Amino acid sequence: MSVDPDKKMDLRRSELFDFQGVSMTHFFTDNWENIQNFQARPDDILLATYPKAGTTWVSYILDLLYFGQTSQERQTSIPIYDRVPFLEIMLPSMESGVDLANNLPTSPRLIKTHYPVQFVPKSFWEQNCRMIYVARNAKDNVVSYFHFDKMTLTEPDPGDWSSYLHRFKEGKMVFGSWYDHVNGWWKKKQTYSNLHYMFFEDMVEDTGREIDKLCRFLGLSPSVDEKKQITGGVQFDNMKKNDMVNYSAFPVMDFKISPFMRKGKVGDWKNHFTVAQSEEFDEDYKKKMKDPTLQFRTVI
Ligand code: PPS
Repeated sequence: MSVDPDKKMDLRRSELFDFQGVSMTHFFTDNWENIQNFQARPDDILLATYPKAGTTWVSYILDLLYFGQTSQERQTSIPIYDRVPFLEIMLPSMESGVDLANNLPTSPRLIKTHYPVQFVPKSFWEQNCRMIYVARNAKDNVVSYFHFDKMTLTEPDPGDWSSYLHRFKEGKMVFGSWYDHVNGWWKKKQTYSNLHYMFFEDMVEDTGREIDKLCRFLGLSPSVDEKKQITGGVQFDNMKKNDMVNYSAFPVMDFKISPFMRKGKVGDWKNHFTVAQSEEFDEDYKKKMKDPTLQFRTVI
């Protein structure tokens, strides 16, 4: 995502609006026609997540699995958001996600989206592309999103924590309701077999095991050495130091407010929720999360 120096970046915070029943900002809807007309290829891999669920982590794992052995230069000079384009993004002065994806020279193409399942361009389904969905428990997800919205200057103003939490429960977040997102993708799994649904908490618990499952889904069999290298490279501390994956060069983020690679933990919500907030959240959660087959862990 190279920045065009002739165009000035507009760093005003965006406003949420209702887009086909989902709260969105214009950065992710402006290119709607081109996104919907995107021509997927059968070997494209679509990585879908609600924001802050572990997208970058799994993007990097996928990139290393497919291209880690091929080019050292890729690993040291191309930021992860250029290797795994964010399909729907359209920021001023940057190449759109669609253009970046169309210009990817490698195959398979690894493509990221935060769209709810009903917004995915139809060619991905028609081509029966492999899709990977990563989900994270709601409490840690909202905490991570709060810090991200503070440091990402194009996001809507997050306000204070308590009003942010309220908005999260109402689904008034960019990319809409967490509850609808995780459930929508989970339901899709019942009818679309080329979808691998993963959990952030499982990744923290045992990254190697989850990489093995991912490899089985993708039909990959990395050598023992390669797997060791990947598992090590994608550890939180290593990713945090790695300027190609820690977003340190991404123009719209203010790292003085918060780093992108912030904590990488399960259970950080306990440092943010009051007891009353947690109880109210749990009550509301029970009403919204009716499917007993979709279970999240808020501690491991
Ligand atoms: S984004 O902006 O939607 O693409 O963000 P995303 O990459 O989905 O999520 C960022 C959160 O994932 C954490 N992260 C990790 N945790 C553990 N291990 C590794 N390797 C790792 N890589 C990224 C990152 O720190 C953000 O979570 P928080 O809780 O804010 O730290």
